[in-house]
Amino acid sequence: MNRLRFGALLYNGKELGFYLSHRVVFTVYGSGTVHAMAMHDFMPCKVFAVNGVAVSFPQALTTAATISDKFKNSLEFVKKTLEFLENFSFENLEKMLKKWYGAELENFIIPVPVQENNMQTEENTMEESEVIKEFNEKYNEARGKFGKRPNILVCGYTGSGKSSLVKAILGNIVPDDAIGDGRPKTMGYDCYENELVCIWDSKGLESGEAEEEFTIHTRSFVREKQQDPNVDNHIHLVWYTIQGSGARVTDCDLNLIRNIFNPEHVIVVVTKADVTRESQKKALMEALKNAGIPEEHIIFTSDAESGAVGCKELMKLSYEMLPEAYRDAFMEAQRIDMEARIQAIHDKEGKAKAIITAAVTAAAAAGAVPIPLSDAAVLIPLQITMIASLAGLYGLREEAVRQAAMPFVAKLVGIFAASSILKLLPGLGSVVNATVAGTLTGAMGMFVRRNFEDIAIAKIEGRSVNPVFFDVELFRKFYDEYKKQK
Ligand SMILES: Nc1nc2c(ncn2[C@@H]2O[C@H](COP(=O)(O)OP(=O)(O)OP(=O)(O)O)[C@@H](O)[C@H]2O)c(=O)[nH]1
Ligand SMILES: [Mg+2]
Repeated sequence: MNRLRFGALLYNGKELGFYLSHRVVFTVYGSGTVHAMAMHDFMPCKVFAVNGVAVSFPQALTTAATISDKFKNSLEFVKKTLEFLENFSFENLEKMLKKWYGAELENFIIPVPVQENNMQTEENTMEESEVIKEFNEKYNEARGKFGKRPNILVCGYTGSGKSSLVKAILGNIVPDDAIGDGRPKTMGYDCYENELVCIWDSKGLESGEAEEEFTIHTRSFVREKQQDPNVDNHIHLVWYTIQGSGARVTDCDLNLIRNIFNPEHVIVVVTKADVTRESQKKALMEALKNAGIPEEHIIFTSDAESGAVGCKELMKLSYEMLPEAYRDAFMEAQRIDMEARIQAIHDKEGKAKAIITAAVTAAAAAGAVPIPLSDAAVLIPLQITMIASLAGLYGLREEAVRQAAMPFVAKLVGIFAASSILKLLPGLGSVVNATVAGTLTGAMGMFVRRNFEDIAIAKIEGRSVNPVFFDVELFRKFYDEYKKQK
């Protein structure tokens, strides 16, 4: 089976085309002008695809807009597309698609409708299972961009308060029996993990002879991690604990911080601030600064039981120091600053709008030549990409996704059936034009975004989330509201 999708790139030996529907293809000329052509005039052609699944050019651009807020508005998006096409040569495009996607030109079966008067009877729609499959693919892509799980290594002398610190910031990820039984367990690293964060907790660093052995152990542990070709398995951040009340920085501390770890990824956490005197704090700060550790990477803390001093600051600094793809999951994992978590959700609005704008523009381009109502389903893959990207952005994980996003996705199929669109927009007639295609997509995007934001915030506040009943009536409200905003 071959899977075509909106914007799939077709090539007939002379011209390159955007697949719009089984009936219509866009062709593009060097100057960037776009023409609509009947599919049967364009055929025979091949399709850029990976194992029978077409790659879609507008989706590639949507993806690009998702990673970087590159496009400020839809005009800019259109301009970029045209600029790109103006400069493209077929060979370059072929190379690029090969490099980005591993795509090759494949033979596809495109069942071109023969009789014009068949138009209203046979609906070009996607199977629900296909829709869900497409959604999952796009969702996983989006998660790869926003939702990666960071690995944080917590290292320091035994009893320096590592486990207590992790517990203060991340909550119950650390089992209770891991705190303060006074005896170091065997030398090495314990791993505590959940779906949001993975903590490597060092154990067994004791003063004396064991220091050297521990250092060797740690060096090979870190080296093995950092040599993994998959950066997701690297250590992304180190919290190095020094017990404040001990008022001493050892050579072993400094060797680990400066030579074994990458100093740029280390935050030095001086623990037990509640039982550390001011003079001790000053002396420690001096010693660390003299050793070349930047002051802004040194934080004084106490654990939750002692008032959780400095923990919010440590959380914020960690968030900033983590690579971007790992920040969201960390923010979601931390339990010390609920306001910061909610703010982080609100801060996603800009990115969400870029995702929606890209989809609206692509949909409007699709409607530049009016699409027969019975073909309106060609907009579905675009909208699936949009919804999946939004779900990824707002961190709706597996279970929540099934509950929150699937009703939209499944309903899309229904809404884009000609009969539903007519119910939605009674005056529409028999075609979907650029404005309607863009507005439908934009309204859908706004509707979904608002819901996903509510769900994400409700989750943080520990409220239960009511399932959204998504139907034509409700959607019509959003459609009208969105149209007014425009
Ligand atoms: N006063 C005070 N005590 C603390 C603080 N943090 C940890 N402790 C106590 O210090 C002891 C050691 O804490 P842990 O968190 O188990 O230290 P650790 O570094 O994980 O120790 P190991 O797992 O043995 O390497 C426990 O009795 C904690 O209750 C703090 O901020 N203030
Ligand atoms: Mg411990």
